[in-house]
Amino acid sequence: MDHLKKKIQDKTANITVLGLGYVGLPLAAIIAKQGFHVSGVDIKEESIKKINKGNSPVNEEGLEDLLGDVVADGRLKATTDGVEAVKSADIVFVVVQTPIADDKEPDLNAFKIAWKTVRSGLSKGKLLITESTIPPGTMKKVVLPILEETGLKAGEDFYLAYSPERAIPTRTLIEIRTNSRIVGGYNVASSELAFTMYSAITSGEIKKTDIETAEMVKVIENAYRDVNIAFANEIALLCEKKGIDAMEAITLANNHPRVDILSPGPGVGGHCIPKDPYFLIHSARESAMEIELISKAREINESMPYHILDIIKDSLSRTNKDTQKAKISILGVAYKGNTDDSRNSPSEPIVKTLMKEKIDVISHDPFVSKDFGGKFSNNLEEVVKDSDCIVVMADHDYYRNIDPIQLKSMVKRPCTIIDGRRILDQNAFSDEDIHYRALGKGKSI
Ligand code: SAJ
Repeated sequence: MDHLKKKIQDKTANITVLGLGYVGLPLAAIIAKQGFHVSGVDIKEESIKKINKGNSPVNEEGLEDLLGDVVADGRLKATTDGVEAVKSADIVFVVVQTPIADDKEPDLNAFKIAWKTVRSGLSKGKLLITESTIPPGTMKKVVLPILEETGLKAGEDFYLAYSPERAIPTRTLIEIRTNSRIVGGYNVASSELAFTMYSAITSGEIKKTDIETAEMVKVIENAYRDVNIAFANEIALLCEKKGIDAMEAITLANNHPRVDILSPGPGVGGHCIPKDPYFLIHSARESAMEIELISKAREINESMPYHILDIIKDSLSRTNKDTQKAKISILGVAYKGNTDDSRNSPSEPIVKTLMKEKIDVISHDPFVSKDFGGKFSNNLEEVVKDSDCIVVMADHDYYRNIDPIQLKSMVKRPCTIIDGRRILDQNAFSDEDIHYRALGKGKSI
């Protein structure tokens, strides 16, 4: 252990990162920037080629420049040969996606494949860490059996730790470098080595715990956020009925020193928040328990895109538009503002439902290059021209800065503008035959 600890401290430890996605690639680049030699591994040949040219397949603020630096000075090299990269590593990070299947059950296939690659390259003395979000209990139930098929013993022949990533997309580089972290070790030596490794790349406080607690911490962090957002959404639905502005009520309530309500939105997307509560639900059921509050919060958040659909249809009928002849413009395919990630985007159920009902819908996004199989354009004018109803679904700064006069000159009056993110100025978007509606405000359905 001391030998490996010293190699970390003098940055001569060879690092391998399995999985070069929204978290793995920034992590690999940051570790390389700190002076380590890093092998980045991914199954996507396309990504490997781009990365080895210093280009980023992931759209994250500052990542392209950082990648260019570390690839140019030979500190980061990408490969598809995971086994070789594990064999040559002192420390291996597994940072692969862990989605849920259509039945909301955990899909750990990619995660297991990654660990089988680690198994094939495993030898004594390595430190193995994963940052992937997993159902509590997975490290002991799934990962350990795979690794110990080699005959090597965790905690003695190799070290094993879990440290959930907490970086928020659009701030990933800053947050990997500065966020506090939890490090859960299989044993004390594993915790200590993982602590030493993360101390080399982050200025944030690092708390040590055991593996099971660390697994639980990650999913409860995101489940908490999901419940908070669901609370805000339910308040928004109530305020619409009451003719109260939910954002005003929430902002004033948050003036209380111990109240911190998040913002209502048209749905909860991304690759984590919509998924992690189901990991908790799955893990609870393994212990014969139903977690009702968290399940209900998921139900509320998953219903929000359909509430926006109700507002769209109500708006068309209030402006006497024939739904079958109307043009609906969806602004925002990404799951939230200023990212190109459209995984679990709230726009998806809206677009797919309108398409199924043969309603003319076209989507726009300044970052994403395609939508969910419908009509799409990166040209805003093409999307809003002659539109009967415009729906702001992502809080991109690009939409905050839209010129109201130009937009209103292009639509087909009467036109409704539905502000799903409360980012437009109502006064600028309400005049002769332009109707502004906002989630959580004013007219009820
Ligand atoms: N949203 C709202 N209202 C809000 C905040 C968010 O409707 O007040 C929506 C967003 O529009 C988006 C979704 O929720 O559709 C999730 O976005 P987010 O910004 O809340 O979170 P993520 O998924 O981008 O990142 C989260 C973060 N988790 C927490 O803040 C507890 C991040 O720290 C995690 O690292 C990340 O999940 C992850 O990878 O687990």
